[in-house]
Amino acid sequence: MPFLVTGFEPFGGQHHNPSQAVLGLLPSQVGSLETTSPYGPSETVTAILPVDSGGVAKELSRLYRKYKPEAALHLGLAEGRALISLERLALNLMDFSIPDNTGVVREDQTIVPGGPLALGSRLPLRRILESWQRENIPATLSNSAGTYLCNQVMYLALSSLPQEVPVGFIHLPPDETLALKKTSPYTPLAVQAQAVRLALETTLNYVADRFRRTR
Ligand code: PCA
Repeated sequence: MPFLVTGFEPFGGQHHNPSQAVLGLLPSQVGSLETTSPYGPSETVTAILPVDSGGVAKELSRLYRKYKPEAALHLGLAEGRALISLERLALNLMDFSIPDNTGVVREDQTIVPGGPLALGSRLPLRRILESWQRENIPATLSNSAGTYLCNQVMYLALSSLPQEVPVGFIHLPPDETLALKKTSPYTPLAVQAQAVRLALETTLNYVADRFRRTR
């Protein structure tokens, strides 16, 4: 079963989204490099999600049905942030400060009516942070994925994939392409790709450890 990694198309009048661009720099397999796991390598499959609040749930469930992922890592751009942010929580709330790409603006709306107010990431957060620190990748744990599409996808992912599937979200900062257009702090896309690869490797090892413990 593959690892699913998604990014988003550009939004908010931008021409580029690092979460989309980074997908092309990821290895087609994780677990075959320096951290080879006894569990065996996993194939990575990638997909680009639309910034379409009304359509994204359908696209996610299509991907989950198609790939039945062993783990799902969703990525998006956080324009105002300087660091790669590993999200801890998704809120059951949509409150947009800009329209989505179909012109929809949602205010004070729940994502899953009757669902819990917040859901926690199912990625091995501390282990991932440590793997980044070892490689000197500037990153942080974040307690808010916002109230826009990224948070919506994180919440939908956590509420729809089986409980045992590791699922989580990483917000990426601007990369060099965005920083050239509008001066802002950025992290080079190659470093972002390295961070995503390490998050995948770490998650694979975590799944492998869990598998060994339950045997
Ligand atoms: N970032 C937005 C949605 C799409 C993206 O890449 C967000 O942070 O919600």
